[in-house]
Amino acid sequence: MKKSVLKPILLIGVLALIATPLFLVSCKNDNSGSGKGKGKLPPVVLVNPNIKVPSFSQDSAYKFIEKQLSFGPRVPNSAPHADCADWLIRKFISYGAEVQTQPAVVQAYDGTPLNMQNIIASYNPDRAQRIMLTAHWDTRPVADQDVERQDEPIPGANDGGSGVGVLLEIARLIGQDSNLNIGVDIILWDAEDYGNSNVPDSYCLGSQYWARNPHKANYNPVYGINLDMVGGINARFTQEGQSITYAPSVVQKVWNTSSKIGYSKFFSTLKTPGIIDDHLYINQIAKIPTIDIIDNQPGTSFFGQWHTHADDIHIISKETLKAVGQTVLTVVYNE
Ligand code: AHN
Ligand code: ZN
Repeated sequence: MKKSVLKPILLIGVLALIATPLFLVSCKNDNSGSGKGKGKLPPVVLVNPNIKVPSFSQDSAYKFIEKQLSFGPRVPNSAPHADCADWLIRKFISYGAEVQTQPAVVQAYDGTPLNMQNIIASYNPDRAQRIMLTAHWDTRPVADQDVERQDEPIPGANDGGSGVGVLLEIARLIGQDSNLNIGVDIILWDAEDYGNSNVPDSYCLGSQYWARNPHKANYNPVYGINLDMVGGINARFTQEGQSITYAPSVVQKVWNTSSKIGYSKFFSTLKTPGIIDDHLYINQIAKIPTIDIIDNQPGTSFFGQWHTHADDIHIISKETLKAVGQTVLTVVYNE
């Protein structure tokens, strides 16, 4: 096994964004973040037709997934993992973000010390009003849902690659747009998928670490949106239980926005049981109301190729990437 270098680095990228709020109208009917009415979905929020939202490129997001796959499985303590982290950091810097990494060693359920790093890319870093967009960038070390080679790592195109692909494309777009009026923090979690379902809290080690050690004192974004498995063919994003409990107005806002711009085929209003994912720890420990946009197809565990070797580029749908990316961008620009 290659020993991964662990450099406690703090990279400050070129801050290319000079905030010039020209005519952005802000949508003031937001009641997200309040603990009020837990579990209930509040009234709808309208998408403002006067706000210019950049067009999300599905081809670009798809290429970002291909690039991640080219490193190999991004399993903590491996060379592909370290190489991919370097690429991600450089990419965010090239898109004008202020970038910080949060390196740590965390212990896996089996005692393995994992060299991990969360990657934080900030836009308009001095703006008080902020939104957090997140996804995990590591991939699962085992294919435990497969019928063969169960002890080998998976490619992680959808589970890992897709959320990062969508967020990189969002970074590319907002990094070249001086009309963005709010602060956006894109955070990529490490060590999400090294867990064992029989061991409590063994998934989501990067987000748990961050929730106890935020990258910034008094960090207080209005809300967060976590993306997990957002690129699969025939994806269906249901309204997940923990998201409804902790951030009902954000669920309402995102699902309503997707419907307004024509993506209700992907965003189902079906309510499904809560799951353990990065958003749960952000809600429970960091107390930031955060939803999970996660594929939950009927009759499967999440999606058909979940935690198998078949989670590769062939199951990625550009249409799905577009639906998620354009919806999240529209939500961000309507704040
Ligand atoms: C559980 O399997 C309990 N939660 C899903 C977390 C996950 C795994 N997300 C991606 N891979
Ligand atoms: Zn997984």
